[in-house]
Amino acid sequence: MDMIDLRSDTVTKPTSAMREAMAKADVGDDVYGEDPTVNQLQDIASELTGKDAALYVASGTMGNVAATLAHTRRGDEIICGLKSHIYRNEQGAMAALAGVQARPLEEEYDGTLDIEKIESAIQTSDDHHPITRVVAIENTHNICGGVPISPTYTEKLGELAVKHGLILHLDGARMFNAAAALGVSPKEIVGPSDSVSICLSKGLCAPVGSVLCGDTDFIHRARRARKVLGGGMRQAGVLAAAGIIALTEMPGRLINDHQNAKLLARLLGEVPGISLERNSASTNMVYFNLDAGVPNSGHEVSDSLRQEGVLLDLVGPSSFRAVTHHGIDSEMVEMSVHVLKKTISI
Ligand code: TLP
Repeated sequence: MDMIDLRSDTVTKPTSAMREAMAKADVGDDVYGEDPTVNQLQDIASELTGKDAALYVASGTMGNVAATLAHTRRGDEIICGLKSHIYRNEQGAMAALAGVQARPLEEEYDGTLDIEKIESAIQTSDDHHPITRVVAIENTHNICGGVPISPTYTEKLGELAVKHGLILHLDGARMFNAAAALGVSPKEIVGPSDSVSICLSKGLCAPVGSVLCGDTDFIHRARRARKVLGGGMRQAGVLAAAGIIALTEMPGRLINDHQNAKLLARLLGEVPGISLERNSASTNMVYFNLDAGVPNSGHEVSDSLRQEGVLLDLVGPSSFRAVTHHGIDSEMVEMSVHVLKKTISI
């Protein structure tokens, strides 16, 4: 049975153009900096983000961890969102690997961190206190509904960062979704951020990898961090070839995913027993809950749907995330809602 896999946009497979480019890729040893395809990918990424340099890394997690290692010293503090990937979904890497502690702040409804709350969380200069070194945001913000954050907010945050000598890191795993949804350029999404990590292997469909962008010194340090994390790959051009297509040809298609997410949210909104979470379908994600009147647990619903060929991401006892992507069309969206309706009929 062909599954309708709405668990994540990470399930996307490389396109035929990507597979062809991968087969033909010109390669070299990237630990020596000699892989022409990796170098080309990095040049494209730095151009797109308006940064001096870029580094191809194995994953979004590696991008954030390498950025943390490159920006901080042991004992530093990072201000970040309570629901951010860097805080919740990376096994506490900032503490475990960088010796840095998080100062998590609850996000506002729109995925931003309140500027005044950030300002009051910055440690004062005192021998007792850790040094607040970095403020990290996420755009789009996954757990806040895949919500895109406006360049106006990021500009304001940049001013705060400059005022207090903080480094601004952007987890831009899905920053091309943000750019598409807001109708702005990737450079505007990056704005004053000192570093940005972009995933190639989500809605952009590359099989592997992310690019971390920033100034030359930062990328030099991040490159060392990547090596100690075991991410110094050799003939990585075979993978980077797909990444080049991801960055140059795939951003234009993300709007289709957003339209399908809107369709999904509209249809789900008509199903008795389901309530949509805030910000649903602002890009390619729809978060929703089963109402108290639904007799089945989230696990039961998830299992029944799987048997009918629909996969959803179970994110809480009765909460789900559905993510639209290249492998999902409007018919699949309609089919998945039809199956869900049957499963939870109350
Ligand atoms: N997100 C995955 C899961 O890890 C939750 C998903 O299915 O959404 N930043 C953000 C904002 C992410 O959503 C993710 C992956 C990452 C970083 C990490 O990327 P990878 O999986 O490449 O390490």
